[in-house]
Amino acid sequence: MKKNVASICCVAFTSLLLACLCARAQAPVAAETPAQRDARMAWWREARFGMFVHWGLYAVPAGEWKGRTDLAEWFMDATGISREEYAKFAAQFNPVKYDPDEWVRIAKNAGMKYIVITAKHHEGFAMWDTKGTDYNIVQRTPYAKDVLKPLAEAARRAGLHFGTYYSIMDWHDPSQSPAQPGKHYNPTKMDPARKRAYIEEMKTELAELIHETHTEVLWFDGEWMDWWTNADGRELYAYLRGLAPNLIINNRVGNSRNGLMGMDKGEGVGDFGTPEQNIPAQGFGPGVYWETCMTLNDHWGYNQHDNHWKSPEVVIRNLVDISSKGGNYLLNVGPTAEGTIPAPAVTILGEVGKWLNVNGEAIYATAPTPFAGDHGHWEADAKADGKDKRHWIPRWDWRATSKPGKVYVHLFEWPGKTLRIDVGAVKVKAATLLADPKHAPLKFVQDGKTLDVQLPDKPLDPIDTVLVLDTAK
Ligand code: FHN
Repeated sequence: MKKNVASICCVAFTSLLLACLCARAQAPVAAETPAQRDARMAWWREARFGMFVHWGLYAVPAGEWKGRTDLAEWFMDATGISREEYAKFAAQFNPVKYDPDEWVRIAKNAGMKYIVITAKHHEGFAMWDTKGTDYNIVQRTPYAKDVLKPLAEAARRAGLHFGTYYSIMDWHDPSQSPAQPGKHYNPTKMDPARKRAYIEEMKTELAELIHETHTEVLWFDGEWMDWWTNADGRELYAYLRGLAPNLIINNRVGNSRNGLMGMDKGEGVGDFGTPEQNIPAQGFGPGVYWETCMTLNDHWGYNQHDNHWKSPEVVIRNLVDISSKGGNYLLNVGPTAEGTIPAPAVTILGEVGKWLNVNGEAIYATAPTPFAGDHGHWEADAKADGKDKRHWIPRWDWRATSKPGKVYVHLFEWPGKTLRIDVGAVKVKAATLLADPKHAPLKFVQDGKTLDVQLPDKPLDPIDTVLVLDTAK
């Protein structure tokens, strides 16, 4: 009898303990108010500009294989190489030139405020010493050291934030296999008998990233397979926020994003949307967080042949365009297998940093444009079938960002001596040029919503000269 009572008490206690742990795991999610969420997102919202890093075994072939030169982080799927053959690249991965402080210097010099690095991409290779799998940098490479924690510590020494990318889809894990005949790896299908164990392996690995690197952002990807559901994403999101209440998690933790447009189709999961290789036509209004991620050339992972680099002008104007719509810009570098960031990328990012050194006030911690129509307008397409369509006509002469009491007008095209813009209900008290060290006042006339500003003959910066309007309360 006594034994029964004892065992009943034990079961009851265990159930109570599990209930408390589950409740704790759900607590940060259920209880967070919009104001608390905005506070949690504050550093990320104000940062505006981050470095994405795609680094893994795919850096070893560096884009080449059996005559092909178009490869990168999708090497396995593009070539159909076997898992065993691909895993041999690990024996050649020895980034002896890896210097995390140098990578952080490059990011900081570019004006970037956070770094997000691939901890595990679709290839399934872990870039840290994880207990989740022995397919990792410490156990399988001659380098035999974790690269994530040193980067996290270097970032924090320099005042930058640190985040990690994690692919839910894993082309190396035995739980998964190609979902479609003839397809090499993507998308995977999950062995139903192994799904729970794989999710527990992911939780082990993600908990390590949280506890060992103190990652502040978890950037999920590879979520598009049928076997990964929004419910799975909700459970994982709650678990992770239970471990780290201030963690910021993107919307790819669930499975309801609108493809590369990146925003949720419906009731999504996660803290921010993830447009990829594109900038939305307009913003999404207050409280909707989003970040455009983009390559600097045409590949995420290192490709030795890819010299199609975006110019500093394109990068700066993308950053301004995104900021004027209330988004963040996560711009990618693909380091070599030796551990260096390609020189052209360093040069371009250095030029971007020079512009931000002078004009960063008009980007960091800004709010979107207060004006309407400065991004472009919709034009109707009267269709014969009567189903009128409309298409967006972007404008590219200027953008605007704002802060309380200020509007920053980013002039891409120099309008000559007079700038006329429709400022709507904004009342202008003063006008200066941000790059003018003397901040000499500019003459202006405002007649209702029409503002005319007298400008110097030439722009102070050929890419973007920022006009600062001090506005009446
Ligand atoms: O398949 C990945 C790709 O390799 C890269 O990581 C991008 C950037 O986030 N995301 C996926 C493609 O949408």
